[in-house]
Amino acid sequence: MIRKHGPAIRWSWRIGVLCLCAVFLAPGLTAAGQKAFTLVNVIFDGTKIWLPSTLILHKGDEVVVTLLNKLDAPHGFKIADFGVEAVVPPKGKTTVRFVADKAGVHPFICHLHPPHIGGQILVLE
Ligand SMILES: [Cu+2]
Repeated sequence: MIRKHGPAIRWSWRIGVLCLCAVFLAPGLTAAGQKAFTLVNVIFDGTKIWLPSTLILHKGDEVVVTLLNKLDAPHGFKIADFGVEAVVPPKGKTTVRFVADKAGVHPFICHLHPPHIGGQILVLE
């Protein structure tokens, strides 16, 4: 004889699976670790910008940022708060590394061309 479970039992089983998934996934979402990003320098509506313009990290993250410059001139990438400064050659690629050891909002800029639009790095506690 096959017994069918009632809706309450089926839902409790599903909630249990969700809780197990949350236990395994949550540390990856909240704990510091290694994070990798790729940013690209483009012209948007006549203005040179780095995209994406906001990176979200946790304090203690070890960060690798690959910078792609799609333009015909060198462009800079500087995060003063983390001692990062690099020049990306025209149509070239550069990689920078840092540890996000300070919480808060940290700007990044193109230090070669101050009018260019940079962005911000949000480091959560
Ligand atoms: Cu620039």
